[in-house]
Amino acid sequence: MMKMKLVKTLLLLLCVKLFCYAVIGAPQTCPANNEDKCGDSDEWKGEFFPDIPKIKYEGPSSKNVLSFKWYNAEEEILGKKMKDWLRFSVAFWHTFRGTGADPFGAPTKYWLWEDGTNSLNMAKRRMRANFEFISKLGVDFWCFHDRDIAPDGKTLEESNANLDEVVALAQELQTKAKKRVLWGTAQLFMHPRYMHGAATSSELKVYAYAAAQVKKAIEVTHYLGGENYVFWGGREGYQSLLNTDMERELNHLARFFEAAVAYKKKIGFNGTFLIEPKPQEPTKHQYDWDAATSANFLRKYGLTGEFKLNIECNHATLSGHSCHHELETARINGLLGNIDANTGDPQVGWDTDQFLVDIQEATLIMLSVIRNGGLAPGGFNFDAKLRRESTDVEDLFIAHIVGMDTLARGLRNAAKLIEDGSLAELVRKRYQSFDTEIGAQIEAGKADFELLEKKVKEWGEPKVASAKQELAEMILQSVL
Ligand SMILES: [Mn+2]
Repeated sequence: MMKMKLVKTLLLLLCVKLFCYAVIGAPQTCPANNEDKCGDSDEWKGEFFPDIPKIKYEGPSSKNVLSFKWYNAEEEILGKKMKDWLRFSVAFWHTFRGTGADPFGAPTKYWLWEDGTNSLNMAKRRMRANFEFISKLGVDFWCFHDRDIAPDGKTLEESNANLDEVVALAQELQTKAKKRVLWGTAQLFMHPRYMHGAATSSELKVYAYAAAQVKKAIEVTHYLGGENYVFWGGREGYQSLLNTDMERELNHLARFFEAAVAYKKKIGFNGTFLIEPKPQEPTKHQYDWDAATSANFLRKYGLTGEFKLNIECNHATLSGHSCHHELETARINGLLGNIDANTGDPQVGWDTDQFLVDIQEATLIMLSVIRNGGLAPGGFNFDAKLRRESTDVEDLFIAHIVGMDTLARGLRNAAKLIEDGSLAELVRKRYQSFDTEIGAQIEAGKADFELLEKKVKEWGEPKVASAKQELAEMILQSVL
């Protein structure tokens, strides 16, 4: 009896497996039970999100989950429209390639238009879904990785041809929908060839392959009118210093960036190049550890004028800093270019890429953005994904709505803080001893040690004022 059951189970498993192969191997792409919606190959009859209306601003008292409570695109805050402060972007990879799979479990999300393949037709249909999504959400921008919008081919030529085909459709759809590319990037971490890194690989032919892939990714970003281009080095780093020539790898990385700058100028791409710091994961130690490390790298190799930084909040906390710290470090170095709007979990030590819902954190983020005079040509990219357990199509909208509302609320709060002025006054007062003749001499680099010693003898023991931290926290609380 037990044996029969086992045989039956094995047969069933075999059937399931065969079914999977049949689906993966199928050239035509149409999900089971949705044949009537597919039309010709990549087409889709009707809407991808038929139950979702265009999302509108309804104000804080609205109970409609599919509405904005705080984000009112056209409303002016501190002399600029909310949509121009925030410049929101949907990340194609999380929203349209995220399956809910994790290292322990299978995909949990089965969107209606997906057929389980990575075919070219499927890629194109997905692109159509992307533009319906961002149009209904009321976002102006989108971001992509080359390999997420188009399937990898067997050769570079085949991969490039796949990309060209999808990008041609994307161009047509974004023109019609009046949407723009915030940034493009090359996926240099998933393919096994990049296991030792891309620009920092120990293999010359891999370095060359990465160069060819980035060349193409810059070309298509330029073709789509992208306003920035991002370098995230998930595999650029080391697992062990025992087998690594760190100095040589960093030199290679700099040469790679120089060549990218030269190519960008050659083809007339005016978008900003952005480096996205992250301390580790997947690599044990990544070279673009945090904003300060990246700034130092750019200075050492004379690349400061050619790059800015894309600060991701979850990466900030992984490097042991707050997002606010990373934004301020980038800003005071003239390097704040873009924000990947997400957050981690305080109890989890890895990159969870959650939608940012903390109003206090959003207020501090927006304080940096306002001090920076905005982010343009950068913006806020939602590098964030639904939790594995959130599986309804409407969750894709709800997640973005709450992410947008949180930052919009942060903007309103930060504006209140600035208009109130008492926090700025607290900070001004803390440093007022430098608003003196000697202070000016120190800040101008004109006060030598002998002069200062003479002054100490004249003044005696200094009286030190309170830092007023709790008062500063009270002021912040008053605008939340
Ligand atoms: Mn992340």
